[in-house]
Amino acid sequence: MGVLNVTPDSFSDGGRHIEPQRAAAAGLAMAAAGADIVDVGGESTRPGAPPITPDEEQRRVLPVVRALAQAGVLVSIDTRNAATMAAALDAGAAIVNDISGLTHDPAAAALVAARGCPVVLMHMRGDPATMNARAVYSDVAREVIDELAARIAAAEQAGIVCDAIAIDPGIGFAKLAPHSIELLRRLPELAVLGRPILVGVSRKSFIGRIGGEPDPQRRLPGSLAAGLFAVSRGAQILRVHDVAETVQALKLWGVLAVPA
Ligand code: HH2
Repeated sequence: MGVLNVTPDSFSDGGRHIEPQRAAAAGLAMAAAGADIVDVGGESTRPGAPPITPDEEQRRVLPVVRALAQAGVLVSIDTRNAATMAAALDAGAAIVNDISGLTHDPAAAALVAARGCPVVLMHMRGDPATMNARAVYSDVAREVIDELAARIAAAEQAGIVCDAIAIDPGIGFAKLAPHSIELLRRLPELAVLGRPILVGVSRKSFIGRIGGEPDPQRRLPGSLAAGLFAVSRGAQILRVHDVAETVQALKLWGVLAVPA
């Protein structure tokens, strides 16, 4: 899954894709480089990011979603807002990716159920403004599993079929670096939920902290290492900024990582 942030302020690539034509070109390049899905988002969710209105979010993402979908790209819409989900699905998006696990907008679960589209339920606590204060766990893997199980149950209660759901531990969302690391090490435990696992480690702050790289755009080596590790522990979808590089790394890992 390639990351396409149509935002002025994303932590990793803010401002690079704010112009719709350039954003669409970047998304097409990701697909050509081997991304199976391009994840289009219009709101930065970095810690402390100010929320934007759904109208502004749609103004940013819809032309890009439309252009990519028309070109045959499988598009997911990265949003917490039901109105943006609906508009993006109308514009050709096929998947909803909600960092709030369908908790932010009370209308979101029913909307996804009615549309019958696949959805990614990510684990987070609070919202981007408050999440860091809520990164308090006695057993992070156990608590994330329990809280994701509750999100799956709520989604099914709203009429979303189990087969349409993928889960995501939410690396960096209400997680300090030690939490993110423990979650990746214990990723196989999430298999108990019986759903495909998506992981987003690309350029995140724990990579900067451990790798000694303050600039998010210079965190590719650590992102590749963490991404391959996540795949080795059961991640089926990697959300990445650097598609061509990740595809190359996965090809090598796929050839080499056969049992000796
Ligand atoms: N991470 C980000 C945004 N959306 N969605 C899922 N499912 N999983 C993630 O780990 C995830 C996500 C944050 O990364 P990015 O989009 O690069 O930054 P920003 O939120 O500042 O736009």
